[in-house]
Amino acid sequence: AWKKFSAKGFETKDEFEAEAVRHIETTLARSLFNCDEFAAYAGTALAFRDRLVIEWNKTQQRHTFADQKRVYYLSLEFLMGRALDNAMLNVGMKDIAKDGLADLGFRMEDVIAQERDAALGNGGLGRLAACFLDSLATLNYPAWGYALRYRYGIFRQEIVDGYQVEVPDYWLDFNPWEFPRHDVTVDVQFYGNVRKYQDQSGKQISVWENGEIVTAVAYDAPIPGNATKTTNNLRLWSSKASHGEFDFTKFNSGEYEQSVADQQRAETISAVLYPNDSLDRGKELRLKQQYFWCAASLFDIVRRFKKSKKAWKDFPNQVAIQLNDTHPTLAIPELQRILIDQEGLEWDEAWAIVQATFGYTNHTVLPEALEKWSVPLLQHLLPRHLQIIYDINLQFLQYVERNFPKDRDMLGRVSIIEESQPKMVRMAYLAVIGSHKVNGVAELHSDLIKTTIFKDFVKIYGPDKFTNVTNGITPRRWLHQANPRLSELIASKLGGFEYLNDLTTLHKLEAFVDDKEFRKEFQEIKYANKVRLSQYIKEKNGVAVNPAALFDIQVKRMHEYKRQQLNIFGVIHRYLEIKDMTPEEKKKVQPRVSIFGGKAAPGYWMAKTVIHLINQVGKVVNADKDVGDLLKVIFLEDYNVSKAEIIIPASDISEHISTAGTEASGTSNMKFVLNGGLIIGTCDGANIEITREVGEENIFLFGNLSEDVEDLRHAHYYEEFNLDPMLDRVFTAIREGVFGDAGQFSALVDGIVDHGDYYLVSDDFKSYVDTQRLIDEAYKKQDEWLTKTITSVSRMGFFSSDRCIDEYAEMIWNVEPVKPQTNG
Ligand code: 26Y
Repeated sequence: AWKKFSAKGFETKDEFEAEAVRHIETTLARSLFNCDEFAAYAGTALAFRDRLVIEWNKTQQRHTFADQKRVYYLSLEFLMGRALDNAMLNVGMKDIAKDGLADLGFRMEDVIAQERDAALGNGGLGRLAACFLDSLATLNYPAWGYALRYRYGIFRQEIVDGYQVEVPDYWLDFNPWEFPRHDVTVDVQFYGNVRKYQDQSGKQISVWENGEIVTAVAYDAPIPGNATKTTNNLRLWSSKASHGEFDFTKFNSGEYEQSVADQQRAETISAVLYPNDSLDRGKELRLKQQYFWCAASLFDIVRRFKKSKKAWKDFPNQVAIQLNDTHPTLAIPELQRILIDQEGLEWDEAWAIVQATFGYTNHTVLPEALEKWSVPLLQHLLPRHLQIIYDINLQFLQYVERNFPKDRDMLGRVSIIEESQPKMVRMAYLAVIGSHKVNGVAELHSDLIKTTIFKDFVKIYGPDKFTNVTNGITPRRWLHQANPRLSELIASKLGGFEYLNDLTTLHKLEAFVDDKEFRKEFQEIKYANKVRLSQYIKEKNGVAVNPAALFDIQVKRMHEYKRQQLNIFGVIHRYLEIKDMTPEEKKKVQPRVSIFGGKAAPGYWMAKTVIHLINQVGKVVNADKDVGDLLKVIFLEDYNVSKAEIIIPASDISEHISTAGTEASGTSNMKFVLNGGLIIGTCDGANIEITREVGEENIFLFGNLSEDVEDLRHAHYYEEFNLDPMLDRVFTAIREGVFGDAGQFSALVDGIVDHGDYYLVSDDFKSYVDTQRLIDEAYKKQDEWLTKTITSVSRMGFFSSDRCIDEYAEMIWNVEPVKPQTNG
């Protein structure tokens, strides 16, 4: 499907070499005599970039000319990872480049590895946004992403003496994928005051004035679709001092230091990605980031709309804006402000446009992750927006009062303003009220939001405002790029690579489940991926692991609700069992490598304690001669997108073991199964739908169900607590200092024994250990295991982000693709 394009640039190996060398010598001004791997990367990237840019420009022209509704995906996070391999896949000349690089003395793999990850996100939400961009372009939707151009992405994690240490990620030293648009700027206002007056006709006019201005500068990155010429745009805003801010009078009057300080303060807005992915800390700078980004993006969207000279009522027919969680919720009062204060629309007319424009995706029900901003802070930073929020609330509450006159408590419950000290603005409620659709990210999660956090809103608006779009992943990156041999094997059976763009056709693979030759190759590929990860582990951790062992992997952000502690307690239990065994008993043990990876938010002390415990357990277990190859425990430093591409294809079992009802969806669960691994998981998030697709016999589910969580939590407080004896034994070992100073881990243990075990680790421990035992036995029957993995892969078609984007387009955005004329 991906044939080469006819655009200018290179067509042959020699032409590629000439282009790469030209870039190295001229664009980089480097001599070929010191052409290292990095220069080879730069030359290759620039050669491919030239080709992308041509299609990018054409696509933007085509979309303007087509004059159809566009999608704007507002996300504070885009966890893009590396771009070169994806660019080569989508331009379609990777083999030519590979030969060309070989001529120059380089291996493609090493060259690709020179690129730094674009890590502008924390975890699942940010990676989902990146998968969505890939699918939007691949499916030819006219769509833009909007975000911030952080100078520092998510921190780099180093493990020092078993502890997480955060190191800044300055990733912009060399970034060939971004194009600064110094001519595309927006002035964004903060602070100031609101002046009200009546014009000649008696109309109330509000003027927001005397504020501080910061300028947003656009940086664009091309997003190529796969097997199509469509190349969409990701626009990142960078903050800089406006000319007013960088005060030349100060400068000239000798206050040079002050004027530079002002400039730096402006640049601080887009300086750093906040590394929290759940606890909302209500920092002023974070609110500034959110408004800066919303204001710049909306100005840009409105500017583009106004060029079409259409009537305002057509705005929602031309523009769909999707809010990735509540982070961009200020876009709602901002659009209302533009329409009434600047464009002179009446409130009701403007509000109808706002509601028809926005859709809101919720990613969590955890109360501590729901954003709230204090009224005094908003009053100070965005006085006009606060007034508009109050007006939105007033209209809304009047509507509720009319429709539910008997429910007296309802008004207080659904008010956007929480009557606390200080008062708080509930961003999720504002997002629900200002959007025409609200969606969760997996079936269970979408049901849960309707019965918990948004229960009253279902009564108010009816159930149709709420919907589900189960998450998906792009098979281009998460199968073809991460696991090229498996992708090729599948293509050889399915008659080409077209399945990557219609993943439902994967089901045809099931016909080969008994094909001897196919099974052998499938198994060999998994083994080779495990060998590759083993080499990586040897290099990074200095531990030799046996690639024939069962690889058990849990990689994701460190969180109490995700329960890495349950996993490591299970590992300790396994270790203690092995220590008790006779040599005869040991022979029956299924060897296992337990692999962990993930970052903890820098201020999340409990999550950091779990990292420390995992590393301490690894230190003890990996050095224990009684254990040998039967158990190894590895913590992989600095888990990120490019490392995920190595880690995920190497799993036999991956762990998705959140307390039921806490993980909205999960997306790595999908990636692992698509790459021929099985899951141990709770009945939570997308695990439930994965089970429905692959069949109960092909997944290892355990633990309590979400409907029982409330009662179980209650029981911890009001009933006698009997600690499971196996877990008790694990705690005893920890307390005795088997894994180092016990004091370090006391909070972890006490949280379960004395403080209510909020995440129900003790309730699920036995079920978890029993299920791990089943897995050991199942893995020993390699033939049956292989059947399970092949069957599962062939049933994963539903989880492509292409399906997901088509659902958004149809149910929420009402947008159609714009097909390029030919895909020759
Ligand atoms: C408010 C701020 C502190 C904040 C920042 C980032 C809050 C949340 C986040 C990120 C949340 C996140 O990554 N959520 C994950 O979204 C995935 C995509 O929908 C889900 O698969 C996953 O279950 C959910 O935890």
